[in-house]
Amino acid sequence: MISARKVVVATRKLPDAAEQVLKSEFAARLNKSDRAYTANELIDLAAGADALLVTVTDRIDANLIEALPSSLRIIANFGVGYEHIDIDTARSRGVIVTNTPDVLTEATAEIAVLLMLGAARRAGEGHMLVMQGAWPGWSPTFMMGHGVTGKKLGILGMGRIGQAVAHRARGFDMEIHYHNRKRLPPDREQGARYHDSTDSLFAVSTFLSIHATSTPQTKAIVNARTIDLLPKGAILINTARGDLVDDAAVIAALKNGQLAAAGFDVFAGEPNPHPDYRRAPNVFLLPHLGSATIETRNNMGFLAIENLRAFFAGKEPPNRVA
Ligand code: 8YV
Repeated sequence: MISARKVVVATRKLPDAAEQVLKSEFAARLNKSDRAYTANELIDLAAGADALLVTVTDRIDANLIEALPSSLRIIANFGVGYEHIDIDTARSRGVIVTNTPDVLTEATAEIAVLLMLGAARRAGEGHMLVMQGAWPGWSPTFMMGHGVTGKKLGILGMGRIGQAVAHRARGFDMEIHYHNRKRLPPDREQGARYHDSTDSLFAVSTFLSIHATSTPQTKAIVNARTIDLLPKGAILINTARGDLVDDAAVIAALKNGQLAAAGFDVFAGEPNPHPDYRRAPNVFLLPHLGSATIETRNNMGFLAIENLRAFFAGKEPPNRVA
């Protein structure tokens, strides 16, 4: 007997290749316009559905999960970070949650390196000058930035992406330091120096790159007190989540020189970052592009679908987080 196809609601428009696979295997409810749904719209769309395929722009909180129909058994996140999903409520309701690790590691590490170079070498300011026809011409002291080569790089959160950033930073002869919940084995450390506290890591980090997950414990882990621990003129990079930094403290430190520059791809309140970033000259900012390559976004889609496929085949989904 051929069983009815499972109904999957995709909350945003996915790359074409992923939508094709989704349509071929499931009764897919696709979002053609790509407008983010409100909670009520999503609850309506979930009527009679078996699965949700969600993104970072959806707030899958306790109220929403509780309002989902009992047919809905799995929420597949398109992305590695899943702080926007109330995992505890999902667990208590017996709803499975999956994510898409690994496939976006390299793309995100590339963006971290881009931000590090862009912030240190003042790429944003330089680009604006050329684009605005405001380049006054070469001079020996024009737009001097900071070198990256040989400097100390602190990595806060040495998971897959942190390790991929360390690997690339070794190409710039950077000295790698890190803090992680657990110390890595030597073959993964590759000579990186472990710090058993964030304070100890911050104290040596001329460059500090954030790769930790967003949790109540990591919220505003970069704040006025911890920024003061950094060497004067440090450069802060964030490709993880915006709520790990206290924006007002970062902006104050950019103004008083405690931070020489910041390179951010993620922000609290996306897509409307703290307005003072727009007035800060020494920032290099991107609109959450960490995983935004064609191959990576396709692979994120395929992996989210693989999790659904496994679950509905009665197997353990490969990337289950709850
Ligand atoms: C994704 C990300 O674009 O995977 C993550 O955690 O931050 C991004 O790479 C986003 O999550 C899509 O849902």
